[in-house]
Amino acid sequence: MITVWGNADSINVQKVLWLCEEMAVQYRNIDPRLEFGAIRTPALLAINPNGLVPTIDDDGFVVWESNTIVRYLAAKYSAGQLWPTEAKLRADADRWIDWTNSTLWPTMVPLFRAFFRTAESERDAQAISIATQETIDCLSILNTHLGSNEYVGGQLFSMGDIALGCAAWRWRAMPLERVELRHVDRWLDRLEARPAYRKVVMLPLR
Ligand SMILES: N[C@@H](CCC(=O)N[C@@H](CS)C(=O)NCC(=O)O)C(=O)O
Repeated sequence: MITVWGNADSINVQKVLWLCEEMAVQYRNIDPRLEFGAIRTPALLAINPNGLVPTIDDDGFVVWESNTIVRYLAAKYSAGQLWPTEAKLRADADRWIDWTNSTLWPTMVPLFRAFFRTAESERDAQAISIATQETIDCLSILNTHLGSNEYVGGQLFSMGDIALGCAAWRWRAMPLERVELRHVDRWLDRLEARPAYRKVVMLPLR
């Protein structure tokens, strides 16, 4: 049995929950905030010295860091499908996981903080405008890639879509001026057609 520690509205936790749903594995989700009133509980710190979620326990094997968890679970439970076994196909999926972390998400964090962590009267319109443009610049790279690929790792849905799809939902759901990113929009429409994505990722942002 897989235990996933983490609050279901966290982007990093959602990657793991969405993957578990896609793979139809048995898992349980413990939200330390709901169950114990805080995330950094002694029980969580005992298995993850960072005191962060997601953290998983897969039959006694503990893993933390959301993207490592995604790779580990996909390799163990979905090799040949969500975790491509062919090295080049796997690199095609993998690169977008790392790109989300290193490139896209850092450009989106200021937007997320502005809209969901800052009172409207205190928002910095110029900072929002700069971060919006930087995010559009990043997404344009993805848009070009998706012009000739159904999914980020190629023609099939894979673990690469999991990390990126969680960030992209936040882009879609944020109250921003829209620019046309036709291929990104069509890819997001494809993700939205997946019951697991609707169930786990498409939640109101907080
Ligand atoms: N790099 C880590 C980041 C984990 C992280 O920052 N988790 C946040 C939730 S998204 C957390 O546990 N916050 C609780 C806290 O800071 O007390 C990952 O990808 O798993």
